[in-house]
Amino acid sequence: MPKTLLITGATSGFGAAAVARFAAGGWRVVATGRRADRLQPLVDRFGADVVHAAALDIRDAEAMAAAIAALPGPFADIDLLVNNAGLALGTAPSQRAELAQWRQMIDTNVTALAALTHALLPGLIARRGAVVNVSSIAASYPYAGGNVYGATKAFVTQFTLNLRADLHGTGVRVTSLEPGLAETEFTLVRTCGDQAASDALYAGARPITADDIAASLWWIATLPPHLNVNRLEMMPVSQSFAGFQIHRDG
Ligand code: NDP
Ligand code: 8X3
Repeated sequence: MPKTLLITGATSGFGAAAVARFAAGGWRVVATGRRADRLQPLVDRFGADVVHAAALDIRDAEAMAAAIAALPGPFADIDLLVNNAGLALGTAPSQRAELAQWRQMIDTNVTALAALTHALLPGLIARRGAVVNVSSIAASYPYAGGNVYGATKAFVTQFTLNLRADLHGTGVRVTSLEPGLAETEFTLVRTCGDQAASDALYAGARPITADDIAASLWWIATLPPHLNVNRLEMMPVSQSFAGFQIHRDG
């Protein structure tokens, strides 16, 4: 009996790569995201009996509930929830940031993630399933311009660890996956479409790829059932830590 993954943010980057990895591995996949035209090729490639597309905005609680209620029989029993959809918007310091962008990050990265998890937990407990939440190194390491994005990811990490405590004894596995620099559409979104800025960030850095993350998700999901990866922090070798900044008078 194939297992079933529900992954958010399947229209690009980590999510699209994960759909391919799990479909190739024999799982059924419920793939979600706003861009339906990015989901249909996944259905076409792997077949409608392997990939079910649910085009929706995860901030829309009613649409999410309707999509879950409408899952076709073979896709209805979710074994693994990967909360991957998310975004950073802007790199300005807080004092120059746009409040609307802060709200969008909180609504997407925090509120929608918590709501979807809440909706699927009863079934995940019944099936001794698993949850992987895609956090970030930004959860642990502050940087100028990271403000609300980093704070949303700190929520994701702490929520994940608290979930693990609550799910003690249920057999449900819970993981916070915390990648560093990874080349996807992430920077294009963050910069509102500045391809040159995105290219410049990744140039020569040999960043993490979406396939690297898909392989990590696959590894986490297919470990023997007595093992739980609590947190997995990953960076490309080209990335490490910098020192504190010091402002001097005069
Ligand atoms: P991408 O921009 O390539 O993918 C983001 C995905 O999130 C898209 O599929 C997008 O789908 C989806 N998404 C965003 N907002 C919504 C929404 N309101 N409703 C539904 N889906 C939404 O970036 P990544 O693959 O890099 O990002 C995936 C996750 O990884 C994010 O949570 C990100 O914060 C995190 N991350 C990324 C890192 C990086 O350096 N790239 C490093 C660490 C963590 P659509 O636009 O079609 O709705
Ligand atoms: C993405 C990694 O360092 O750009 O979550 O915030 S970073």
